[in-house]
Amino acid sequence: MIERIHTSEVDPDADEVAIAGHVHEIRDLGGLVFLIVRDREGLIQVVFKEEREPELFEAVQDAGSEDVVRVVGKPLESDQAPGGVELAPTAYEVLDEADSPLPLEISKDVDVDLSTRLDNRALDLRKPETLAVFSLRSKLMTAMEEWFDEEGFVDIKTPLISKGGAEGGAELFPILYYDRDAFLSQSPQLYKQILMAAGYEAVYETGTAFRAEDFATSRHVSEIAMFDVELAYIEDHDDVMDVQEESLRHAIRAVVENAERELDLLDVDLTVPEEDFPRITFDEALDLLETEFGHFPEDPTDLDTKGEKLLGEHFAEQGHPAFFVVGYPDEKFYYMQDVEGDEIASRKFDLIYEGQELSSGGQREHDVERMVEVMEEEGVEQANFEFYIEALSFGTPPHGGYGLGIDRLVQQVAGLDNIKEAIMFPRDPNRLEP
Ligand code: AMO
Repeated sequence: MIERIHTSEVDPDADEVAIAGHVHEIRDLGGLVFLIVRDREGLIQVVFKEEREPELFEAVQDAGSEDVVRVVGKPLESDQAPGGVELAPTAYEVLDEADSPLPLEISKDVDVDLSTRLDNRALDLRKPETLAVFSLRSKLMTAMEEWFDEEGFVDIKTPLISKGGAEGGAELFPILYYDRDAFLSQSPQLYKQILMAAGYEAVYETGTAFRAEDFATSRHVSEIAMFDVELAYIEDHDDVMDVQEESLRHAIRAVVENAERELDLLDVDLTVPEEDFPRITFDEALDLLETEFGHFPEDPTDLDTKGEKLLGEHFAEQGHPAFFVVGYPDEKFYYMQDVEGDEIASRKFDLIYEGQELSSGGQREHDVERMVEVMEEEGVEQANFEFYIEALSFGTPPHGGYGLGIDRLVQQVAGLDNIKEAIMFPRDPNRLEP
């Protein structure tokens, strides 16, 4: 490896350090050149003085924005420098020159619309604020996975190419699989349930789901990073919500504790949702919307975006950024529904976080006969699900789980207006590159 340390590791008392990165900014003040170098961890100022190091001063005259350089130098404390320390160079080397002009400014805070940013994503990703999003995302999901690893969940991988869909036909992306028609996976739903039948007991997957929805919103994309969880031997859906609540709290706490620099850069004041997440029934949610806000969702079997937002405001005022809505009517065949003694229509829940649906989950129907009845009622083509029905028919423990939209979670935690800002190279109906 090329010898260097990160800008954040420069000790002002060190004799000499080597750093490497992109040229973020050049300020030429006559006999003095300030070169601001950027690496993954931040910025450092290198001061070239004509009098002190004439040869290096001569060499730095050719420096251009975004060149990749390596500098060796003596750290000096400086009030004016970013991070309070600057380097007096003893060696300067250009590792690669950047073309100019740049199609997108990296160092200057110019207002560019999201579409232009995404068109020039390769450069936009270099911005310290953009990098902070993905550093935060990495820390968040590492902590999330860590929680499940420690609780003994098995890390799984399910196929992304499938014969049919799990969530409904209209949203599938068709592909040609050799000489047969196939589809990109909408969800690992069927496979994670098959693994419950197979005795894996508790699993999680950090995966990808594809939805061919025709949308133009700030919370939908066509290629979704999905965090799926499934666990067996549950009493009911409350056990699943407990897992989701604890793991989410752990992941957000890790960000608050380990991503201070990223949160500062993004100007986000993140609080850990320490209090128990409220759990209200779907009917209570509708009542609240009607009595408090006079709002009636268009589809009375679901909450709309506005309804979620209003309920989000209601619970935020009471100090709850997250809450569950339990018992949605008319649910998909794999959710347990119309259970004798239940006051709710189904054991399906959504988690609403910061006024937006973050996940769906619930207890599953593990009794295959009952599930087939629901499929018939819903007009689901059973032929597409034979492998799944068969797998579950050889003894399946009571189980449940959920799927959490990772991109939406990052959007909310990083305080981003649009979900696409939370994705390195997002896909939507109009965007297939970069
Ligand atoms: P669902 O279809 O509700 O449930 O998806 C789960 C979560 O995935 C996210 N999500 C999306 N995010 C961005 N763009 C989209 N187009 C998009 N679609 C979904 C949301 C949503 O809450 N199999 C069930 C989960 C389960 O029961 O385990 C499922 O996929 O955050």
